[in-house]
Amino acid sequence: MRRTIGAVLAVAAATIAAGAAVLQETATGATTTTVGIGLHDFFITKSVNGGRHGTFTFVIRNRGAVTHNFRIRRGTAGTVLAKTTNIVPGDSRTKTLTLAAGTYTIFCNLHPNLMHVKFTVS
Ligand SMILES: [Cu+2]
Repeated sequence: MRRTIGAVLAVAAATIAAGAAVLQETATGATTTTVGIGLHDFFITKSVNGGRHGTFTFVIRNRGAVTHNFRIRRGTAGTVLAKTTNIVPGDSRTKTLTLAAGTYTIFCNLHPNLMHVKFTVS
């Protein structure tokens, strides 16, 4: 039995380490979520597929061998809500913004046809 509890704790720790950390929740249901974004040659990875509406902190790292950047827009053609300057390989940026419920697109505008992923806020 002790072994089972240890396994459950290990899973919980792994979940937190994956970057799906919901830090707080307000009376309106808004939350604060940290999202890890990896920029690769030429695709984007995300630590979570989305989250509850509220504040999102995107921790963006260029894990590729060429320069990339980060953009997020509502839908697939909406106004860009946040962007970074170009990020050289190995470098990082952090962007924090408030997102309402909806579907968003995270993309790199240096390689927009290859590097775009959906992000869903509920
Ligand atoms: Cu790129």
